[in-house]
Amino acid sequence: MADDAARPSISSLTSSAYRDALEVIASVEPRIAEATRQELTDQRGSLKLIASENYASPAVLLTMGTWFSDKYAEGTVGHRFYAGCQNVDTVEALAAEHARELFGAEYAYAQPHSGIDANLVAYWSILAHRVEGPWLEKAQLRNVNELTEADWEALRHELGNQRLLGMSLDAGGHLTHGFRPNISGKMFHQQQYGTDPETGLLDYDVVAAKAREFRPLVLVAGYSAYPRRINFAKMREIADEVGATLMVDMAHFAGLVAGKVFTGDEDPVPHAHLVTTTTHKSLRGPRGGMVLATEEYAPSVDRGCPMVLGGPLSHVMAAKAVALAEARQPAFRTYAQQVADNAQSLADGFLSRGANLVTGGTDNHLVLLDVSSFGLTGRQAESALLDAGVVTNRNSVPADPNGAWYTSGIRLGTPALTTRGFGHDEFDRVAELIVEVLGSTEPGTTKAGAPSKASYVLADGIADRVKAASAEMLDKHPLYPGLELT
Ligand code: DSN
Repeated sequence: MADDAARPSISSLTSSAYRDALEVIASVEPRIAEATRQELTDQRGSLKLIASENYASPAVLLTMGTWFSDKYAEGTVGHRFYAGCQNVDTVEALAAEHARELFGAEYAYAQPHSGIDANLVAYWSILAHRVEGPWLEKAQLRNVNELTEADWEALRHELGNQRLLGMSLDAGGHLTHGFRPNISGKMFHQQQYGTDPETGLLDYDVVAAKAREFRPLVLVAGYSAYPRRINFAKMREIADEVGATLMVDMAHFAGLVAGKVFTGDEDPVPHAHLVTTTTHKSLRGPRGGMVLATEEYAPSVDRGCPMVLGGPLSHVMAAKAVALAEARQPAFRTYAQQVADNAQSLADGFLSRGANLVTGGTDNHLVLLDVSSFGLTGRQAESALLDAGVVTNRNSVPADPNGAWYTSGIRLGTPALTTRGFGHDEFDRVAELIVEVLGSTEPGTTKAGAPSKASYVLADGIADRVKAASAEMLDKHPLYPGLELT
């Protein structure tokens, strides 16, 4: 981080402000102050490989800890349901402006609290925009009392008959892309596309054939665990052919879009009607969501509150503006390219040691390691790695025989450790350490002696050895250098 112009070292003044802040917190609830200190110690001392996590800059973190948290601001810029929102208007307008400039979007909506909220806003916007009915105008909050029982019936009928096609969870899609137990799988009739059983890759011909047959209102592209890029121009062609709205969820790879690693057909913004994202993953901002849209969809997205959302988190919108301003700096492009290069190094490190990767590699920020060749479930692998200070998350692989709870995979991402300054050699070493842990782990048994998908036995001494090897790398790339809490 120290060599990243957008992320200066923390001064002794800032350290002292953090110490003061923790003392203030401790005077009310010391256990929270202690947990906060401990979290920094834990994050500093472990290999964070969760593909959806990162380390936000001090500027982003500090922006969240202010009195903007106290302000209600339901509505939109200049059109609020509360008085005194002039400063929130400044914040929200700046966040939207940075987002439009950064991504080349016609319209940006910075209010969603999370990626799921962003997707819900997008879905309801598509429904409001596309599904005609006498109830539509009345369904706005102001007129909701005017809806008759017949209107409600018409509304339920229209909304209940809409269709969504998205990537299945076990192929790398997200819960909100039409997974049946999720609201997206209930509010829409849904179908899912997967990946090719041989290659693990997305097959656009299969997606097109499904779309022709199913004729969805919404075609969703994007993923949480697919280690490859997507051709969004092809997805738009498919959407146009069947009259669908193309919604791309770029929550995972927004940083690669912002950093111009994904350009042309791989940049969703010029191709999709709506693009949703989180702001805290590869984009390296505060926890939150955002929607980008074409002018056509802007009016319906703008009604995210009150349609789906309550009051926006003004302090988080302020931090989004700061993070987006950081992402517009040249240093962010260097960072984003390094994220992708590091994922390549990590993948090569696994492949050269005989490990199996879904799709045989990566060309984005994550790899999906199939741990079945180690004789382990994802759950066992995740736990053994955690014992050794390697923080990952278990993840289904396509057609996973162990289901979504135990799984057969481990998902690993490079955004966080790249922020710390890890490069090719470190990621190769990370692969080596992970292979060492998994190769030294045996499946365990239940108390009754039956085979277990959860318990495991990690050989003696491995955890300490791996922690020591990790510490050498982590010490060379300190997290929040200069920040001293004691
Ligand atoms: N929880 C996020 C992830 O880990 O990918 C997606 O919601």
